[in-house]
Amino acid sequence: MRGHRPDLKWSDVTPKHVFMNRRALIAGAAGLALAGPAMAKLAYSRSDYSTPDAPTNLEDITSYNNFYEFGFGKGDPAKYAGALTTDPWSIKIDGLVDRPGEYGLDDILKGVSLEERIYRFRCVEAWAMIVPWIGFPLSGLLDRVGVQSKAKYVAFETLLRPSEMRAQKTSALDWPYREGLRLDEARHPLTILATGLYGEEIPNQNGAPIRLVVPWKYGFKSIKSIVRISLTDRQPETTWNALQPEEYGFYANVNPEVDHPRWSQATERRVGAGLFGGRQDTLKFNGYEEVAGLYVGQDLARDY
Ligand SMILES: Nc1nc2c(c(=O)[nH]1)N[C@H]1C(S)=C(S)[C@@H](COP(=O)(O)O)O[C@H]1N2
Ligand SMILES: [Mo]
Repeated sequence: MRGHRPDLKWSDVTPKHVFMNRRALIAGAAGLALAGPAMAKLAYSRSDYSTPDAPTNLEDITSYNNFYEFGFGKGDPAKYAGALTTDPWSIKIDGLVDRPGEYGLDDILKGVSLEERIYRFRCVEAWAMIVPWIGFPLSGLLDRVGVQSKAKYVAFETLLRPSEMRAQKTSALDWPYREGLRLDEARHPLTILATGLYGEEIPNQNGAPIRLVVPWKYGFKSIKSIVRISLTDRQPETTWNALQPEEYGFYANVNPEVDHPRWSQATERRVGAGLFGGRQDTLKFNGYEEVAGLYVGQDLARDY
């Protein structure tokens, strides 16, 4: 179980009791208890899609979070997300697919090759990090369930479990948290489902046990703790867009030229870079210009 063995999957190399104990540890210590001889690593391979930027510290990635199910404070998810039971876990895949069903996470991960994807990650609030995710392309999962030709969008839902997600007892958001992508965006090779980061299982506060990562879009599109994926022929309703349509669009592509109504998006702050080193220019599509072809003929100031 030591080192990286890309021929094995994490479900093969990680006995259940080990990662369950780990999850309990992660809960209390914001990821700091991850190290130790009993801690199995995920098996994954490197990927050409990674940025050469140095990753943000694990401590920053796991202690400065947005996960409103656990509160609005950046420190709330690290404090409270340990209450979330992430095993057993299943995802309902329904709508315009040939093989709809309730799929166990173990099933979903069977035969999947995990890759490390070191991605820039940009929140609409104008902070940014570099995160070494472990995950796999969403397109492979879509192929396995068989997307029907009428499908044009993919809708996602987070778990609804107020007994463990304490802020779901309030009406702060219209729970469950929902997001969506156009099918071509969902199928783009940069779009992944992440189950780990820094070579370990993903901590609860970052969206355990499985979350979406769409690196060219503002962070709110990257929905956490997913329990449902639906293929639809209409643009799905999404949480932030429904709440504040003038402020949060459906597309939400990172774009220095399109400001948020209440702040500029021209620059961003690197979390963990210190008070003086952190401000830098925002990159169009967060630097992932290879996605530009998805939006040919679209006015991105209108389709923000
Ligand atoms: N279910 C759910 N997913 C979510 C959120 C949330 O509040 N609930 N916040 C989003 C926002 S605004 C951001 S910036 C990212 C933050 O991910 P991180 O905490 O792993 O950095 O998660 C996104 N996914
Ligand atoms: Mo965000």
